Amino acid sequence: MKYKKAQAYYADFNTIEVNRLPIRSYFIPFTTKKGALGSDIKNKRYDSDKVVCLNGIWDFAYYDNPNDLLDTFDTDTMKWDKLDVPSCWQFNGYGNPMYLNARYPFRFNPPKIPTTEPVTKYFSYETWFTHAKEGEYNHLGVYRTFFNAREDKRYIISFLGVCSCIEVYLNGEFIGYSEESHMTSEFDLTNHIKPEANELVCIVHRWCNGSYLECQDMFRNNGIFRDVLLKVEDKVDIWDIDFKYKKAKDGKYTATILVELSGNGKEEIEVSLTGHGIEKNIIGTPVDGKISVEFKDLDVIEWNAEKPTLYDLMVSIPNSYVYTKVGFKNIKIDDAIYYLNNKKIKIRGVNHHDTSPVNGYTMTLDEIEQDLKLCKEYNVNTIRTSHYQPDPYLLELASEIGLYIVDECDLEAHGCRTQSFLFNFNYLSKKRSWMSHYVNRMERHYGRDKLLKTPIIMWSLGNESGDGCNTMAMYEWIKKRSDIPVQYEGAVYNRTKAYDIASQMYPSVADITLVGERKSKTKQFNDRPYWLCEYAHAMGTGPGNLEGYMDVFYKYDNIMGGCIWEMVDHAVLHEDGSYTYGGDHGEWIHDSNFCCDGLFYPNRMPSTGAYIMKHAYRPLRLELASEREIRIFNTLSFTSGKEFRIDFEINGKEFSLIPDVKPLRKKIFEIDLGEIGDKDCFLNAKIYEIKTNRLVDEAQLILSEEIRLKPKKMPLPEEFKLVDGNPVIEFKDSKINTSIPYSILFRAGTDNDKERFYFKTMPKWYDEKEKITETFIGKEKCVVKTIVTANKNTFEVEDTYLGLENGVFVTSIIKPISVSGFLPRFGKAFKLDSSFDDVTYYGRDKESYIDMVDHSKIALCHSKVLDMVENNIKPQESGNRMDTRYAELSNGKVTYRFEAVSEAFNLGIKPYSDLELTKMLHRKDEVRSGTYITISKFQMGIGTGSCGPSTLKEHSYYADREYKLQFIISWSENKDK
Ligand code: IPT
Repeated sequence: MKYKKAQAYYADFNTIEVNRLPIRSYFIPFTTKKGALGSDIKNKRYDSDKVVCLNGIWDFAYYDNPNDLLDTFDTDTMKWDKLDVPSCWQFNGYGNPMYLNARYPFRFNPPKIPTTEPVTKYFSYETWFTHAKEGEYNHLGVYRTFFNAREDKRYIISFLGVCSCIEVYLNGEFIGYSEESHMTSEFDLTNHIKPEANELVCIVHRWCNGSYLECQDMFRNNGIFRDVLLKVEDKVDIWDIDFKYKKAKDGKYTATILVELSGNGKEEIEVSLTGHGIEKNIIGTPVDGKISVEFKDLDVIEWNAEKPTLYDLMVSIPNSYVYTKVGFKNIKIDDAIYYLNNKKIKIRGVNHHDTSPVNGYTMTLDEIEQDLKLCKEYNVNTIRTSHYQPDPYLLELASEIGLYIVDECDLEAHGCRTQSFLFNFNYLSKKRSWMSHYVNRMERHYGRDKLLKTPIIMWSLGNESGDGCNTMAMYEWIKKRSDIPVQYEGAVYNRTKAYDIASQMYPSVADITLVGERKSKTKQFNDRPYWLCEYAHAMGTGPGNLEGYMDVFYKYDNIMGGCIWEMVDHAVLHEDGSYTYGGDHGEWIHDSNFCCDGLFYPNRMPSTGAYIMKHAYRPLRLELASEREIRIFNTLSFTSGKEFRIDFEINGKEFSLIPDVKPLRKKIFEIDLGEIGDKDCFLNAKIYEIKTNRLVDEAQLILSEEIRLKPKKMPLPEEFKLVDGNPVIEFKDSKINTSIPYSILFRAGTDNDKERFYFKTMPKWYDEKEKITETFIGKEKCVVKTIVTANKNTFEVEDTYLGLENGVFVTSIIKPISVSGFLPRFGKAFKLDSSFDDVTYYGRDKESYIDMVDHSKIALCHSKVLDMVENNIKPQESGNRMDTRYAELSNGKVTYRFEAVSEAFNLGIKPYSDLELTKMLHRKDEVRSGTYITISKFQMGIGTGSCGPSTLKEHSYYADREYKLQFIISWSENKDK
C-alpha cells in the first residue's frame, strides 16, 4: 500500500499533536459487569472484550538516515525486519544504546532539532565541542501490523508510550501525530477502518521538538515501548471518568463522579460506589453527554499506604462497564506540616525509573509488579516516578498494595544547564513560546491519572528544568483542578517560590537540619513542608550516612523524608551475562557508569544499599533505654506496634514481644536480659509483620563488648621469616605473603570517593611507596621500620612481630611525619593462593563501613572468597566487614587465623589485590589472582560524593595522628587431609 509521509511535524515547534484525541483517564471497559469484575488490574487490559492488545511481532524498517525513507513509500515493496512491540530499538540492534545524564545528544538550538542532516559538531560544557560519530542522524523507524475490525464499532488506538513521537497511518491514510514519550496518545481510526486486514503503519522519530523537554538521566532509547491497545468502543461509550471527593467538617465525605460519554450519548449512566459498608447507586441521564453524580455523607475508611482501603467504583452504560478501585484521603498542610488523614507521615521513598537490562524502557506488568513488591519488602512507602508518568498499572497497583506516589510529569530540560549560553538552566522554563508545551504536558499528566490518584500524595511538575513562567503556568493549571499538593525541585533555581512542598536534592544533613529548625537561608524552605525528592545517591558502594538523614527526618515534623536516588541500576545485559554502561556502546558522548546508581542490580538482586535502606526504613526502631529496658519507636502513622512480633535472642535465650506502641509514638519495655557480664553480649531482634510473617527488620543492640586476648609469648616460630624485611609465613606447601603495598593506606576508589561530584579523591593515594629503613631480627621479636609515602604525605610505620605458639602477634604503628588532611585507611595486606577459599569470620555479617554499618549484625559467618566482594557493575572497593573479632581462611589442609587482640578490626577479603582492583572497569576484569586479606585499623566512611555530600569528617580519620593496629596470625594443619 502506498503512503505519503506526513509533513515534518516532529520538527515543527507549533505542532505537538495532529488529530490526537483529548486526554482522558486511564480505564479499561468491558461489555459485561461480570467481565469487568472478573479481571484484575494487571490483566484487565489483556482480558477485556472491548480492548485488543496489539502487542506482538510487528514489521519494522529502520532508517539510519531518515532521507532514505522517501516522501511516498510503498509498504508492499519495502524491506521489513521483525520487531517486538513494545520494545526499544537500541536493545534490539537498531542503533546502539546511548547513556546520557544531563545533555542533549544534539546541538542546543531550541526548538530546532536535527531533521534530515547528520548530527555534527556541537557544544556542551562537559566536552566543549563534540563531534558526533559519523552516520548519526535523527534516525527513524517504520512499524507495520495488521488487524481485523469486523464489527461496526468505534476503533480507538491507544499508545501508552512511544519515544520520541509517533505518526500514525492506516490503510494508506495519515491519521495523526503525537509527541510526549511517556504519555498516552489516542487516535480515532474509525473513518479509515475496513473489516479485514487493516494495515496500521507508524513512523517513530528518534527526536522531535519535544525531546528538548525529555533530557532525563537515562539511556536514550526509542520506539513503541509500552503496550498498544486497540479500544473497540461503541458509537456511544464511556469516554471519560473523574472521581473527586471532599471531606466535610463532620468527617464525612462527598464523592463526585463525573462521567462523559462519547458521541454526545444520552444513554442512562449507572454509577455505584460500594465496599466497607457503603452501598451507593445512582442511575442518571446525561446532559450534553455529561453527568455529575454525587454521593453524600459517606462514612469512609480513609486510604493510606499502610492500610490501603479501597472502594469499588462501577460506572456503566448498557454494553460498557468500567470497574475501578478508589480510595479517599485527606491532605492538609498546617504550619509547614503535611498531614495525611490528620496524621503526620514520613516519606521513606525511592526514585523509580522504568528500566530493564534487556528491554530498556520496556517493562512488562509483571516486572512492574516485581518492583513494587520489592519496595514493600524493603520497607519503602513512597515511589517518585522519576522523571515521567509510569505505566498506569503502577498507580493502580500502588493503590492496592499501599505505596504513596509522587507522580511526575514527563518534563526535564536539563541540557539547558549544560549546553545553553551561560548555562542558563531556566532557559526553556522562562521562554514564553514554550508555555503551551509545558502546560499541555501538565494537562495530559493530570488528565490521564486523575482517576488513579488514590496513591498520589504530590504532583510533580517534572525534574531539573530550571524554573520560570512556564513551570509556574503548569502549577497554576493544576492548582485549579486538584488539591493534591505540588512539588517541583527546580523552583530553587528561581529563588522566588517553592510551590506547595519545598523540595531539594542531595543537601547535607547539616543543611536539612537548618530547615528542620526553620532557619534555612532559602526562606521558602522554612514555611512549608519540605522533602528530598532525591538523596542518598546509591551509586556503587554505598550509600553512606543514610542513618544521618533518618535522624533528621524523624526529629522534625516539617521534614517529610525523601526518596533515595534510585531504585535500580540501569545497564545493558549481554548474552554472556556481562553488563555494559555509558561509553561501552560507541557513544560519542556519555556519562559512563553514572547510570549504575541503584539500590538493586539490574536483575533486581539487592545490593548492600538495599539492605541499608531496608533497615533505615524499618517500621520499629529499637534502642536501649537502660540496662533492662528498651525503647521502641513506632515510625508508622496508621499501624499499631501490636501488628508486629519481635523475636529476641540473647546468649542463646529466646523470647518474643508484641510491642503495643501507638503509631508515631515511643514506648519503653522492660525486658529480662539475664546475665550480661562484661564480654561480648548482643541482643538480637527479628521483627515480623504478624499478618504476613514478613521479616521487616533485623536489629542488634550491643549490650557489652569486650575483646581481651592475652597470648602466651614464645620464640618466633620457624614458619615465620622476614624476606627483604617483609614477613612471610611458610607452612609446608602453603605460604602467606604480604601484598603490595603491605601497609595499605588507600582503597580502590568507590564511585562515592569524590569531592562534591567532581574530583576523585582516591587515585592520588595509589602511588603508595614503601621503603624499609630498619630491621631488627631477634629470637622472640622482629621489628621493621618503613617509610611510607602516598599522596604527598610521609609516614613512618613500625611493625613488631612477637612469637606465639603457631603464630605471631603483630603490632603496627603508623606515625605521621609530614602529612595533611585525612588518611583513607590503615591496614595490613596479605596474600594467599586461591586454594584458600573457605572463609569463616566473626564480625559484621554484611558489607559495612563506618557510615553504613547499622544494617549488619555481628555474627559468626561462613563464606567463599568471591562472596566477600560485591557485584558492582563497575568494580570498586567493596565487602569490608567491620567489627571483626577473628577471620579464618582455609584450603581444607591449612587454616590461617587472624584474630583481634583488644579491638575489633575491619576485614577485607578479595580474590584480587586492591591495586589490581583500581584498574578494573567491568565485572569481566575481576580475574582472580589469589586470596587477599586486609586487616585494617580503620577505613574511612563511604558518603555519597558521587552526587551529594562526600564522607563526613566524623567518618574520616585525620592523618596527623598516631594509630596502632594489633592482631594475631596463627595457623593450624588439618592432619586428616
Ligand atoms: C539528579 C537527577 O535529577 C537525576 O535524574 C539523576 O541524574 C541524579 O541526580 C543523579 O544520578 S541530577 C544531579 C546533577 C543533581
